[in-house]
Amino acid sequence: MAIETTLILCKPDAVSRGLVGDIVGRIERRGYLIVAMKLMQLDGERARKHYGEHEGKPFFAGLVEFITSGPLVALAVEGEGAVEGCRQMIGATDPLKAAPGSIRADLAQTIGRNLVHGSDSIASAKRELAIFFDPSEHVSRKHDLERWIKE
Ligand code: IDP
Ligand code: MG
Repeated sequence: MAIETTLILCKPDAVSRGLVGDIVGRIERRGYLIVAMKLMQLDGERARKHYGEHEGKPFFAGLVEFITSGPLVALAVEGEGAVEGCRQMIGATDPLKAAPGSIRADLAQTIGRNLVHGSDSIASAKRELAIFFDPSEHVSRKHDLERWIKE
């Protein structure tokens, strides 16, 4: 493993339901480091780019409509194996299949309102982070990394 950076989105349902603090708190308590974070509303173009891999699927239009429907909170999250670790914390796409204790199992009911996005690979993380953040918006947490992460 290595120190990785992943993109996490608290989707509009999470913001609307007031669950951002809970979700961000779980990420922080796991020890992952937030290196960028912002509240923003996506336009259609950026949403279609972010979810490009799903273009053509029956749920694509609804997904773009939903992700652009209100503000979301985007985070760049850093830590040892952070891509896989965050996916574990988020849980399976369908909340009914998500592991107990995961965000989706604890807080969500349906696949179309599953609260959180997390990049699914290092390559996706790189691509997706560039859609949401300028490199200059990433803040160094090197000092915290050295203090809190040890093999
Ligand atoms: P992921 O978010 O767990 O990575 P993906 O398969 O990448 O899941 O799908 C992206 C998002 O699209 C999901 O989080 C979910 O909100 C939505 N989605 C995926 N499959 C369906 C579906 O079958 N019906 C409705 N929405 C879906
Ligand atoms: Mg995905």
